[in-house]
Amino acid sequence: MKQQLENIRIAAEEALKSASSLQDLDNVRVQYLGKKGELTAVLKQMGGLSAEERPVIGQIANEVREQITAEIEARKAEIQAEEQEKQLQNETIDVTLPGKTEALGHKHPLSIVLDEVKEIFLGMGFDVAEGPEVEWDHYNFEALNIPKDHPARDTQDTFYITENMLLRTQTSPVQIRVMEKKEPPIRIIAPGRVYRSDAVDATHSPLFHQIEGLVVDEGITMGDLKGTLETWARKLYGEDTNIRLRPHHFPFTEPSCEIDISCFKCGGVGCPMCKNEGWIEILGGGMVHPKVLENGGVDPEKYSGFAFGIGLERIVMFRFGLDDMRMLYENDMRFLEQF
Ligand code: 2NM
Repeated sequence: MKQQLENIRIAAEEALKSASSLQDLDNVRVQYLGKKGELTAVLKQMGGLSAEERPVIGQIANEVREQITAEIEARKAEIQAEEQEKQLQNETIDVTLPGKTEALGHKHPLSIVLDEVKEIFLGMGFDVAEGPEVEWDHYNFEALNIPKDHPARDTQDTFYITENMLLRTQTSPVQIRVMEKKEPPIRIIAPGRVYRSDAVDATHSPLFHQIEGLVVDEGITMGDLKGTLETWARKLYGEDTNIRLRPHHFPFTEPSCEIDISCFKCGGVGCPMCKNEGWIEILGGGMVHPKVLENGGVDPEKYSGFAFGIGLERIVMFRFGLDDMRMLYENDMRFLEQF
């Protein structure tokens, strides 16, 4: 029996050497020390021993049990240390690796120029006003001195929701709404989307953007219009920029003018950019028609005002040298990523 116990000790030791996981260790414990294990099996035979032999064998059996238990514990500590080491290796963080950068979007060219224009007018004391893109015929046409039979209704043909509700063709309705709400002095710009029933080509789109301005106060003159827009043009195109006013006609202003800036490419001597004119037309304006002031609830006997309208797409195309307006709407990343 002594030999049997010694064999168990040796076999358990061997098994422990090749155990490489906690599960292996548990298997060894069950096989040798468990209730149905080999050591228990030997102890069950002790009933057949003599009174002298029994304590001797009992003591040896206990020693073997303790030794195997101690070896299992020792091996367990080793395996746990190995596993922790492995885990540490796997979870090592290299703090010198480059971080993951979020791909940042680009400001759209329309927004770049719009923000610049806004900034300039804000600096001159203007507020930014907004209004609905779906408008009443009244605000878009009637109040602006464009009655139902007016020829300007043809050039500003738009999309109708009902007979009296439409997509605005200009941001002027915003100006009427502001005049209705606020007593002069009024100094606002109204940027936003406007719509016309136009076919798409290099210079037309059924949706485009306008920046309109309105100043109403006592004693406002055409000189204020010219000074304001000259200041604006010099901030946007450079201090040596000049502007020129040419007579024109708009139903909502009287007198009206178109406004050119001296060519920012050639300085006015003539080049392909300005088609050898030396001047580039970029906006229209004039003194707000007395009827329009009245329609906005402003007394034309007491107040006068000037208004102007800038086509955003046109000045963006000039700024970035674009020859086709469609690039601004197609959302082609190869184009947009250049800004
Ligand atoms: C333009 C040209 C001339 C204009 C007029 C008004 C209002 F509402 F005050 F009458 N706002 N904008 C105006 C005047 C717009 O765009 C080329």
